[in-house]
Amino acid sequence: MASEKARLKDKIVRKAKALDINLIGVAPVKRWQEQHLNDEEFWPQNIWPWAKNVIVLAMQIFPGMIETTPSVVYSELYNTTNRLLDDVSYRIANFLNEEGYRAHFFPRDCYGDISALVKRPEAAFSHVIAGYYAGLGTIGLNHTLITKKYGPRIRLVSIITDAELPASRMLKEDVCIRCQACIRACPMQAFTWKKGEPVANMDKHKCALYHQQLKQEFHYPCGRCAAACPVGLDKKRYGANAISAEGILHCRDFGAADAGEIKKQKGSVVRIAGRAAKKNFG
Ligand code: B12
Ligand code: SF4
Ligand code: SF4
Repeated sequence: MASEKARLKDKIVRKAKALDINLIGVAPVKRWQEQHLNDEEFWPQNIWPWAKNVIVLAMQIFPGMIETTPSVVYSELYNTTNRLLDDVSYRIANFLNEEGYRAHFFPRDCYGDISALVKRPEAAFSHVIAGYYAGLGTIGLNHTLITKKYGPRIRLVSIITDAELPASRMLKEDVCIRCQACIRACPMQAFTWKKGEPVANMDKHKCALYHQQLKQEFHYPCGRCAAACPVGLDKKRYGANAISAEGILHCRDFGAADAGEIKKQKGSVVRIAGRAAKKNFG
């Protein structure tokens, strides 16, 4: 039985890697009860009573693109990873069904429009919590899942299944180094943190409202709190040169809602593109 479980997990891991997944882990549903980080209504076993395991997948976000945020470049990357994550998780769930198990994916986001998050900023199932229980990383001061390889620069999706699978080990050590770079990087000052608190207090409404504005300007989403995090082998690989200061502004300008207003000033870098960018970074 043990080797059957391991064989199935191995097949899933190989399939996921062949489909360009960067990180994968398995969280037994009992961890939601043991760790109790969110309300019972969000636990997979309470939503899908047959669920035994949650397989969590992550794809990386490239530093040279996220560092331009808020920009059309990052917006496009966001759409690409969203599409890929939903496709890959559909395929793996489909494979498990063909093998005779119950399985489906929970889409990488699952909200109709940002206006819904302005009213209530949560989804029916949290991939951050699932990723933590699946050993992909730990929850950082900025509420995102921080991984050793990519810091918070990942996007996540989950597959819920009744297949018996070997559990992944949760990380013992905190990956977040409490440097507060995320807090300083937030253009909305959405975070406040007192030393000793496990996560910062976050004004999610402020963040969601800002996203509503960015969406109109084709600069959606923000993610500066993820771009600024120094954790991750990706940051070490690129160093400070993932993109130049001029390049950031250049990429922010083209394709944005008020791209026509851009003016280059003699002797200085291009000023700014969208209204939000102008207000917060100008
Ligand atoms: C609603 C939502 C938002 C809202 C609210 C964000 C939030 N933090 O809840 C808004 C619009 C503000 C938002 C913004 C962003 N989002 Co968003 N968002 C979601 C969504 C759809 C649901 C999240 C949810 O239900 N949150 C409610 C609870 C679970 O939130 P929580 O703040 O994390 O609270 C938990 C922790 O604080 C923790 N906690 C509390 N105390 C303690 C103590 C300890 C010891 C520990 C360990 C933990 C802990 O437990 C809490 C649960 O009760 C998910 C997709 C999904 N379905 O999961 C994406 C998701 C969370 N977003 C994501 C991203 C990337 C972003 C942005 C960076 C924008 C972007 N795309 O570039 C910003 C970052 C904001 C931030 N710093 O959190 C990614 C996160 C990836 C990652 N590395 O973690 C997700 C998972 C999407 C995805 N599929 O990848 N988002
Ligand atoms: S996504 Fe932007 S506005 Fe929201 S918390 Fe992160 S840095 Fe602040
Ligand atoms: S920027 Fe620093 S404090 Fe914020 S999540 Fe990353 S490591 Fe933690």
